[in-house]
Amino acid sequence: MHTASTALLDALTTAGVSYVFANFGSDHPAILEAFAAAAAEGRAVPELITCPAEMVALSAAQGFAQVTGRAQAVLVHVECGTQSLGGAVHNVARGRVPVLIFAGASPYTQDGELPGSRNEHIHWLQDVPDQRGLVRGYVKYENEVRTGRNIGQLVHRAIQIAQSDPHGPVYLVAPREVLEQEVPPAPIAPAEWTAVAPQALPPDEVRALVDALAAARRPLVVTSYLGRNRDAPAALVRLCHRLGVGVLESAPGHVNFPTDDPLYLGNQWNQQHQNAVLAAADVVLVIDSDIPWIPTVSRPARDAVIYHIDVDPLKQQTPLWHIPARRTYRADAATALDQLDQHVAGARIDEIAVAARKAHYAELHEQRRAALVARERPAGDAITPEYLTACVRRHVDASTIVLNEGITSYHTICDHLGLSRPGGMLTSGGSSLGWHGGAAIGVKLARPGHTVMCLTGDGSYLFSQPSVVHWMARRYQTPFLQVIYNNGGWKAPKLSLLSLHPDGRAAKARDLGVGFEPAPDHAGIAAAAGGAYARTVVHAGELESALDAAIEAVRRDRRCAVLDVKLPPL
Ligand SMILES: Cc1ncc(C[n+]2csc(CCOP(=O)(O)OP(=O)(O)O)c2C)c(N)n1
Ligand SMILES: [Mg+2]
Repeated sequence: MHTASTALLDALTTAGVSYVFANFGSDHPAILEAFAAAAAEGRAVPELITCPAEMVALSAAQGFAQVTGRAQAVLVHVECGTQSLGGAVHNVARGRVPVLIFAGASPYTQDGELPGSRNEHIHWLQDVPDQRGLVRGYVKYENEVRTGRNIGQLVHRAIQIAQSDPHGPVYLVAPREVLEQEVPPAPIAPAEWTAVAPQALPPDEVRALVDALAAARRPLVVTSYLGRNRDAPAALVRLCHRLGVGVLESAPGHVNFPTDDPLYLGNQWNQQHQNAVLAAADVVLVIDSDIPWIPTVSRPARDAVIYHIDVDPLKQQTPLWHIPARRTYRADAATALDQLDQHVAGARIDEIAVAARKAHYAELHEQRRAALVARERPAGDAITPEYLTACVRRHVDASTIVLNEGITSYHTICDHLGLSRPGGMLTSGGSSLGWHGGAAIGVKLARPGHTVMCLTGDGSYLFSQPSVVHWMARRYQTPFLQVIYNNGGWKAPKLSLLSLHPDGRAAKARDLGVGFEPAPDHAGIAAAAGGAYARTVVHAGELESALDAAIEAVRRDRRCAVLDVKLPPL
């Protein structure tokens, strides 16, 4: 039998989908039949990954796409499965990650008019007025499959949109009757559905931009996610060295620039003070950033000239957004940087000025580096986030991918890991906590030969649904390391409070409601659910050996490892 569900699996396969991260329900009998038929007939279809929680499923698809650029499929149950995707929808939207979410929809016949007609109580409960509205504010495209005859076209259209810049999630729904429908095969030519080609700068603007950077005393690039395009960091290095331009990261979600390069000047997150490098810049080129600075805290000088290149410069999904840019360009960062670099190569540049700018920035770089080294010394027996990150750094090699969900330690992790290889670090790209667990599974499926390390807050660890994550990690053999930066609860909301009410009642309160007392056995959860190597680390003196053992468990024994590292309490 060739049903719409057979056609769905064929379309996913021809669109390059390797995995279906699935959480099944009454909407999926035809899809389960189609998987079983493919297995019996030896036809290639994507591998099915059973996901006991939808948020983990979507985070896994996110992680896979973050390292490959390829959308995977997440299959969920009607409206309640869609709701259960929860904040992972926010993360893929804000992080601009391509993924196809496919949900069933309640049957639309109740008297047996068509195969698939209602036969269970829940078919009335799950028939809601606007299922697609649940995610409409977050996806680039959503549609209902109305006939199995063109389900292949809709899948290819959805994935083409997801994988075209700016990337993002897409959502399709199909009712049971449609998924059961017998349809003739309708072959698709995948070459007709490729992503839209990357966009370049208008050629006559290239010179003006280069002239502005070359004439500046303190030219500065500010970026957050240009490293999502793995060719862009090298292009940025070339341009910055030719012109003597410094680089500052703002809430980096990727490795955007080698942190050991003398033109690298640090990263700014929620530090509540003006960034000195940003204040001193007279020409600022913002490339790929959602929040290049927080104006109430840190901003460029009023007379600085700002240019903006972004894959998504208008941020239309953000109702309030503005930076005072003189010119704004929608372009792919690697393409634009190559254009600028080629122009510089043929232009007359004041090499003395370039050398002076480079020397200035190299001095700042060196001062910063020395300050970081000083902060890594352990404070007696206590384990500081700086010391912990420095110890983790010893185990980071050329094939390590770090998933950073360190929250109030984001900044420390970026500073003290000091990564330089494009693709070496990822964040959720959004703010909905718990991404790293599912994402680690997706990253490991995509890059089985790499070491995956998650550095996470204790709150974010619990948000990640560790029991589900570790059951999946063992079942699908995706070993990774989790290091929990355990400060005993949620430090971030406490810091938010203190930034607005430093001397208020709450600042003096004994219990703010942000602590995790009595302390859970975080690592034990992972051991129980997935047989992970589990260890709690309290003293600075035991940290190095604990890390050695955990890394060995992951790399040699192919087991997950969870180190619950107790930091000074919040
Ligand atoms: C899904 C979700 N719920 C709540 C929040 C609000 N929130 C932001 S940071 C934070 C605390 C995170 O705790 P932890 O991971 O331990 O990091 P810490 O703040 O202690 O560094 C919370 C609850 C959020 N961002 N996402
Ligand atoms: Mg915490």
